[in-house]
Amino acid sequence: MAATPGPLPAAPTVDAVVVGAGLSGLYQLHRLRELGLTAVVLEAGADIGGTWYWNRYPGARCDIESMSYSYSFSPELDQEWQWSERYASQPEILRYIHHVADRFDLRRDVMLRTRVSRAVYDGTSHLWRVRTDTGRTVTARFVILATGCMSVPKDPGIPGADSFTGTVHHTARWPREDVSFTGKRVAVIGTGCSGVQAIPVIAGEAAALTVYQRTPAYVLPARNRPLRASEVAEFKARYPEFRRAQRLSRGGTVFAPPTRSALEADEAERTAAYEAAWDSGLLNGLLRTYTDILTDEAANETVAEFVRSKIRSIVTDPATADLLSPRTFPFATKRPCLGTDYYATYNLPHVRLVDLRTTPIETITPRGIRTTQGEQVLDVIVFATGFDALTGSQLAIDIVGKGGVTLRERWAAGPRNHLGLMSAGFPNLFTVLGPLSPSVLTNIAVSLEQQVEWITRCIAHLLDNGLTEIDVSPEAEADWGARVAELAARTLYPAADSWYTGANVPGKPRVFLAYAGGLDRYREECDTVARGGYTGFVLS
Ligand code: N01
Repeated sequence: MAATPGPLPAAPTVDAVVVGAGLSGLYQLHRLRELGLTAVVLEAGADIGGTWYWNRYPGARCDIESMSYSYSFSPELDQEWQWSERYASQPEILRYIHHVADRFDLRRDVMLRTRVSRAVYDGTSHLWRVRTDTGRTVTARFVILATGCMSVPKDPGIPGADSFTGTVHHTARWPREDVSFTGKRVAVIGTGCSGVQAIPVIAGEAAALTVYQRTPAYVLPARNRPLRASEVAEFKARYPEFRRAQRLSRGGTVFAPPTRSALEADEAERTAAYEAAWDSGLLNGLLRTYTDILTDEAANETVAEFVRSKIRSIVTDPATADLLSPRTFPFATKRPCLGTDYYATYNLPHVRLVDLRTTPIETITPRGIRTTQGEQVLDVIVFATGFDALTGSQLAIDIVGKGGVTLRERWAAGPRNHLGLMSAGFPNLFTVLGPLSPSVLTNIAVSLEQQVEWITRCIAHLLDNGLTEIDVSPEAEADWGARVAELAARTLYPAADSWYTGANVPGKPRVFLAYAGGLDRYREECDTVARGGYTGFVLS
């Protein structure tokens, strides 16, 4: 239980506080302004951009096509912005976010270098008091956490890390100034999507690269390339129609859904389908070949083995190919990675793979990394060790709701909320792309718009009806948690130790953290709740 806050000012500083100036927070600000509300965005970083501000490691790039991974709310914006590549690089996405901020005049309400440390609800005035690490307090009727799905880097917990006398970087806290690897002996620890993107680029510069792998990923070729002016023009001509289809889609990308089980097809047919998907360069290409890749172990294994065969065909050393082949979890139950030259990088003479399952790290030393096989002397260590995903960024804030109950207490056994949007006992506090919503299983550019728009309509409803507070009924919250768990249980997702389940963070409750029913269905559920007068919520 937290201490009761002191007296509040008669009027709130602003109508709404938005936490985070990434894609979600900036769009939320835009929508709140349209309602005529005053809002401030509090952002920990030295600039706007969120994920695309922090994750500026070499090779950082989106794994959803650029024409699709962008805001859809402004047809004019769609027409004027020019993406240069099929998959946008981090610098280009950051430029896009800056362009949007300027175009919609968003910056003047963003407070940079301001991390929210605490938010306390006052049940008498129905206001939130939000404190920052700069010592500022802002009061507001509404708080929207747009803190990102993956914004709290995970502490790798490797002993001796502080003793290393060389340079250390985490992919998610990459410095803004240039980092040169030329002539350096470099280690990358971690082979998730961040490591997979960084490794080939670092290998292109470093004198020697050692990759420390605990679990190999399924890495699919991105087939990134510059976009041709003609294809962009053609795409733009049908942008409105595409955006409509995207909004109605299952995952925020548009495709023809499969109709058959992988097990109904014979091997030759399956291989042809998988080859076409591999060549497509799409993150979900393989997943979309058949209906049951994510629900049937035997169907899934046909894809997993196809990817392993590709690894064997690319990596010349059979022992290395074997180590790079994922076997401990079904395909796509951890997010697959889109890579460029990832497997071929291991054919380079100065690149070495260390399997941490057989030769674990004992300690980081002042000179390098010591495994059970000896010490590797290094100049630079790159941690690509991931995030405390989905719940980490909210639990990093000391959030105190009704009756002094904290969010950390409420979520001790895992996140609890209704529609992934609000938790019982924390009135007028909304979350964008939070746990138990489809977020990370979709094109988040589409998901965030859906949630921001729902939240905005909800706030408008409160204001239009002279209401001051929206809270969640504990029953609705329990039902939602059960529903999300039940949808996950129909899939193979829970079979993997992944950040989807919280398994990557020691001590984190094991809960499947995303709504696996599809964005289309989720949108319908949210809209039904709103149409029904916000069923499951308590309005007063
Ligand atoms: O993090 P991860 P990430 N010692 O958790 C290893 C999105 N993303 O930053 O699997 C040794 O996936 C860990 O090993 P293991 C995307 O959604 C998108 O790469 O726990 N190793 C794993 O190999 C993605 O899924 C894009 O056994 C340790 C790696 O570090 C998500 O972000 C690009 C370790 C962490 O992989 C997270 O990706 C990048 C330790 N102590 C990221 N601790 C695109 O859009 C962890 N590991 C393309």
